[in-house]
Amino acid sequence: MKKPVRVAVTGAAGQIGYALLFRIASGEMLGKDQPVILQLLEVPVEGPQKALKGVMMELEDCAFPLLVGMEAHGDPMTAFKDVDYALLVGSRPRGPGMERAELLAINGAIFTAQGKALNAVASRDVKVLVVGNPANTNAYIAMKAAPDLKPGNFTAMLRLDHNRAASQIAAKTGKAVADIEKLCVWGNHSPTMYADYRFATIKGESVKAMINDQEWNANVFLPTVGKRGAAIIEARGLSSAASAANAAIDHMRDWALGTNGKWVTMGIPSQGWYGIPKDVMFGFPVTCENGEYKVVEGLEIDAFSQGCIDKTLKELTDEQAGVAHLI
Ligand code: NAX
Repeated sequence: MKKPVRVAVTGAAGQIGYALLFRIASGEMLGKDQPVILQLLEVPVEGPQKALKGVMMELEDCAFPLLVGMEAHGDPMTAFKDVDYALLVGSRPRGPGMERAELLAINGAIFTAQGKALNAVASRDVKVLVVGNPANTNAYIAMKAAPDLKPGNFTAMLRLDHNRAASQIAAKTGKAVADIEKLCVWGNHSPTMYADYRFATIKGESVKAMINDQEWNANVFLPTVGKRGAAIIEARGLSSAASAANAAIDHMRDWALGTNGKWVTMGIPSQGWYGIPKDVMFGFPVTCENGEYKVVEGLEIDAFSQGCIDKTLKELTDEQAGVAHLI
């Protein structure tokens, strides 16, 4: 039996938490041979803490062989002690009528505190995934608050956008989603993201040539993927939860266990790739091997793509400027 790893999940009593924890505990994220200890964080108030206890009772009742420990916390300094993986799901999403400055201030406080706590007590190799919105900027804040950890180990979730794009392409071409390779999403997890299928192939055939319809790309595909979150809320009355949890599992599994050369999308701090300024938390195409991700470099960026990348970059740099006083 492998040595257990410690996995922190914040916002553990929320709807994404409910769709996520059981899959981590069953081995879908880190492998069917990897025991896990769950260190769960919720806000330190009675309602969410009580709900968290209920979720933990259900986890117990699953009798997962790989779940060898489980703790409830109300303080990131204890929740993140020695963690190898941290999934930061809890945040304050934008509510109706909420000003941007208010949103950034609330999340600035949450992710500064969580970044500091990771810096102080987590494993030096902790892999961090931020799911809570605004995900890229929250990840950027946490990374900046953790100067003793590797900046590259802070990532933001673009995988839901990636998976949504893959499904739309599968539906358009009538092909299997599993056969789609070399798809990527550039930029921010927001409607400005740029899902790019110019390099994508299905069984070696070019997806761009198969679709051959720039009007569909610009006016149907990109808006459909970009506004998918809003469409789910409209249909379900609640925001995406199971698909978001699934994307978080995909992101962490691929990072930890590798992609066998397949491209996936991760939000990572730029090292200057494709002209994106250093440290901007940006969606890039990557492959993963031996617990490390590597950006797919050297792709040609045409004028349409550059325009899309510039737009999502501008949104992100504006968000990051809004939190500059915290850094
Ligand atoms: P819920 O409101 O159901 O749950 C969030 C939970 O987080 C609550 O239980 C709350 O008490 C807890 N929480 C809040 N602040 C916390 C803190 N400082 N420490 C610990 N726990 C805290 O939201 P849910 O539907 O689970 O969504 C969670 C986040 O994911 C939201 O910010 C949401 O916007 C974001 N999403 C991100 C996606 C992505 O692709 N990156 C897609 C789905 C989702 O919209």
